[in-house]
Amino acid sequence: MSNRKSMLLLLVLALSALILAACGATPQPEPTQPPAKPEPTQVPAQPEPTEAPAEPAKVEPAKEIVLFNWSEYIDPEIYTQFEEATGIKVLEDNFSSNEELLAKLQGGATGYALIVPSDYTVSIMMEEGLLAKLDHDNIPNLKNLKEEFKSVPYDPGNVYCVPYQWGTTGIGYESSQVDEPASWAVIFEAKPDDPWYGRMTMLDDARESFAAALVYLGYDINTTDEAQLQEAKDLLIKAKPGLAGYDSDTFEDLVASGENLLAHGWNGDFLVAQEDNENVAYVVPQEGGVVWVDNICVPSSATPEEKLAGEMFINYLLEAEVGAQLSEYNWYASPNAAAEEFLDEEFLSDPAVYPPPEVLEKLQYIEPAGEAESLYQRLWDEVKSS
Ligand code: SPD
Repeated sequence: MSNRKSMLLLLVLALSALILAACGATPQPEPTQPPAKPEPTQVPAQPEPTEAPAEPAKVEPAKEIVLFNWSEYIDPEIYTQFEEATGIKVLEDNFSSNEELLAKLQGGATGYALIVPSDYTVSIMMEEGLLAKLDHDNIPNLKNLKEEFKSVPYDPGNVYCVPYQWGTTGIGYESSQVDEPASWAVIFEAKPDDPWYGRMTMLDDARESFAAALVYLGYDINTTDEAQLQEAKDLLIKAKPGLAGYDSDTFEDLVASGENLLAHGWNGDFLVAQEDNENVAYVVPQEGGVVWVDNICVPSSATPEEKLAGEMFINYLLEAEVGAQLSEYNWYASPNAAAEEFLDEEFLSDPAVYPPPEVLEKLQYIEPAGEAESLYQRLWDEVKSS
């Protein structure tokens, strides 16, 4: 599918979900015959009520919870503020890729009240029963979400998750030493005499790195065609001698320090790195890149106490000012409409944060690969071990 078609499909899906939500129901098949009436039976004698039925036990929120998140993806002040407001302490553990998060939950990890998977991983987790349904009564601030984030195609109606931040994947570079990379060719066709040869990294992330190679080759980033994936694998292997390594945690710092000159990575991380080096810049190359939405969800392994405290934390993040604080810290776009009033004009008009239409139309979402997921992983292992 072309980029434009893929974006259009998402828009159509989002719109249909909105329309269905507006109608209040999913379409039901026409009944072919009226349901059979139950035969009248004798009404059993009712025992005399002796006492009122017992109230279901009231759940108290856990006093301490763990958020399993990407690294450096939340202002630690938010934890302090939340603890002051509720008495609940939030601890943090980190992962570096959706695949790492997924493997941890599939392996039966417990102790996490909250996790932050990206769009396509939400779909996989829903299918595998790894997510708990959210109790919307505990998250009244859901009303603050922008309309398009209330009905994301992978989780219409925010049944399981709440959008956390959204962003893009492209190339960050040291602009005083390297011209703006127009094409992914800077990585895939790098020559030993290019100043950035040996001074660049790619994300340590199977789907993201395959997406970069596939988009450069002109293929759909969600292809399951084995020949196209083999071609992308060969391209990734060909690029390896020019790489300093695969890195999803410090890629932006290595560009800011001047150790590396460019990196494949996520927009917000590079924009935060501008605080250390104003020459760090970010671009989506002309062939296109990935657009993604990260989401905060409760895993089905959470206890009722963890789940309630987790929902209270989600509700806190959705406060207008806290939503703005989150995006200001991360330099990622906010799905929270109410937060915009508290965000600077400089932030809201930054095209590296909110891509203009001509960039948006070149972006694609990663989708679950279904049965080809293991093929992606096998080919990625071959790239890493080659
Ligand atoms: N430093 C936090 C970065 C979070 C990036 N998540 C993006 C995942 C897209 N596949």
